[in-house]
Amino acid sequence: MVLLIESSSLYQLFLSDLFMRLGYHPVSVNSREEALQALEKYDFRFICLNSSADGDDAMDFIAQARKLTPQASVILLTSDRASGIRLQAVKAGATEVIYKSGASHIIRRLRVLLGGLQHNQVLTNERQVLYVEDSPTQAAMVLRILEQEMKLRVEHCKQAETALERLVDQEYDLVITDVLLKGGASGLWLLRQLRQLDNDNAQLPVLTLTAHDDPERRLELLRAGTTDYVTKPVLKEELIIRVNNLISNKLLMDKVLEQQAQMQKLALRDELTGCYNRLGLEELADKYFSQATRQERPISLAMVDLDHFKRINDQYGHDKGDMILRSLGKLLRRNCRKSDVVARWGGEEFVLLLPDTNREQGQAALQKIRRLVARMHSKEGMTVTASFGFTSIEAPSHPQLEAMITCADKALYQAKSQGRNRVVYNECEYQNPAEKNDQETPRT
Ligand code: GH3
Ligand code: MG
Ligand code: MG
Ligand code: MG
Repeated sequence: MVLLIESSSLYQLFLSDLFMRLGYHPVSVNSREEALQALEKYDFRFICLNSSADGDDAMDFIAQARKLTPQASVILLTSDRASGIRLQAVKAGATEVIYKSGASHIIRRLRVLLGGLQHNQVLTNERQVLYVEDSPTQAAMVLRILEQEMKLRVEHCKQAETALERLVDQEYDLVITDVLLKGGASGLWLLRQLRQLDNDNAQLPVLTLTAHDDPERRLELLRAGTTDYVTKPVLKEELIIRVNNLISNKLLMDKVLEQQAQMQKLALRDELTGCYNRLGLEELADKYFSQATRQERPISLAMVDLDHFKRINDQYGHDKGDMILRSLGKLLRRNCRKSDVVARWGGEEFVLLLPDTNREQGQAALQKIRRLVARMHSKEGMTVTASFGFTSIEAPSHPQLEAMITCADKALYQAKSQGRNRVVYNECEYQNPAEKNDQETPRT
């Protein structure tokens, strides 16, 4: 709900229409007295007021409104460009000051502001807090603020041990814990245990509630990894602001981590085909080779190259060529096992790394894929074929990516010279570095 305090009926209409379009339910009042009455009765997310010439009154009102609804955002619309206004308003507790320099400016500013806050608001409803407190009276007060005023979902535990159990397998966005807990472990213990968990909860923001305001205790809490603390008795406004800050930082952090993961994924993938790129292949190869070594399993590697692709590009155009590369990438991924690595080596060349696959199995799998490639665009009257060069190692003793690629490449060359559209195998002349040394050093 948005509270609109506006004496001009034209502006009132304009603003309420705007808020409605942004998905809010506006309540309009004509005077500040009415506004204060409304604030006593209802919970508002936004308070939007217009300051005309009575600058000072507006500041008083903002301060009063803030006291009544600390969780709401206060937006001041003003036509007064004096620089002092913004500062005064912010000091009084305004969230944002918008100059009335035209309808489109106001719309833009409100959209940005509400867009951002609305996002937070929506998410606040889904935010899950774990609250640890042994005292029933203290808990009742804090729960009322968190659940009713801040609309958070709260799980309340009376003991640190129970809280830790929950943190092992449940997701939260914030932990609030009392430091002194009767009968069992303390909040400080919980904090230390939490930071050592091997799940994402280890990085959770933690707000500690402490009865001691001495610097030693505060340092102890900070060293143990508390993100923030509130000293008792808990002030409602302070708790709201700190909890809000911690949760919005957590959301921001989640977003950053998600973007990082996304970027990492992109860096290992080829943009055109969505297959792994060289870097992706190298990253995964390490893991696959050490698995094959440890489990003494075979591994195969194939080099795939489209036949006469230059001609296809010349005949149908580069865009069609790109399209064929994309469909080849898809075909390879679809027809390989989940554990196989399909990478674009460059141009029209792909590498398939096939763990747990020996020569016979590799031959069969690649022949099947070769036939599918030849059928890929036959309906459109295009002849697209590929040549395959491949090699296998029974049980690699160490990573052999480079050696296998060289070897598969030789096989590919043979496939091309033998007429293309075929699979050729080439024995991998790989050697264990130790064996190699043995041979190179003549025995005396
Ligand atoms: P071969 O059967 O001997 O492999 O003949 P080829 O024409 O496929 O071989 P060549 O290596 O001479 O040419 C490869 C061609 O692949 C040249 C280039 O135009 C095309 N190519 C490489 N990368 C891309 C790409 O990203 N998109 C498109 N459309 N074509 C590409
Ligand atoms: Mg206590
Ligand atoms: Mg080529
Ligand atoms: Mg080619």
